Amino acid sequence: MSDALPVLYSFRRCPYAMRARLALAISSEPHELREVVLRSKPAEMLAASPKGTVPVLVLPGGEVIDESLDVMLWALRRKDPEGWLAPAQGSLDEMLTLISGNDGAFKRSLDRYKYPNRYDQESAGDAGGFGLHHRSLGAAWLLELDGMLEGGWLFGRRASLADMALLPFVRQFAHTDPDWFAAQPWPQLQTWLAQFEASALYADVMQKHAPWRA
Ligand SMILES: N[C@@H](CCC(=O)N[C@@H](CS)C(=O)NCC(=O)O)C(=O)O
Repeated sequence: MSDALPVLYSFRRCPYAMRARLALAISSEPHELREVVLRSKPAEMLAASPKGTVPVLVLPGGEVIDESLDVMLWALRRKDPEGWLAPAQGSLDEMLTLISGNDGAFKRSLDRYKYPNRYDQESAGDAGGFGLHHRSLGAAWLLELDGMLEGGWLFGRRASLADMALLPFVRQFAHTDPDWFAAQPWPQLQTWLAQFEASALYADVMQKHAPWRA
């Protein structure tokens, strides 16, 4: 692939990398995708971004963007054909506030619900109860989102930056216990997630790639 393309270091199932790929895909921004194995990160990626998280976007001029939201904003500010930065209702600032709630408290509870055994110090020997506590905290947030989804999307009648930034995380939460998730009173949230997972855009960004090697 051409050296002149931006390079995206990505991991298929990482929700942060997914949101970056969604924005790059909708903006049709040409790039080279390099699938990473997280336990064996390429030296080229670490040289560009020593903090060692995906996604990392390296621009041809050498500029490095290593926060997923910044990758989304970079791509959409170049081309935003579906108006993700200008939602049908509300503003960019309101979307950014919602995204910070997702990336903060909700992500914290998602990790603890999904992997309760990784938090020995916090769970005081009751990983099961600890996980369920964090499931409840996450569920309270998801009920709020359900209330926002009257128009089908978080900020009105069409998809926006906020939907695409949050959906990969809600998907992870849903897949932790699909039967429980399906039994909850959040029909609009379920439809929102199901439509996303059935979309061509989702299929596009979830294509499998062999791990990249220099
Ligand atoms: N704030 C970062 C977080 C990215 C992040 O934590 N990515 C995870 C994977 S989902 C990661 O790379 N973790 C490092 C590792 O697992 O070694 C962003 O928004 O890009």
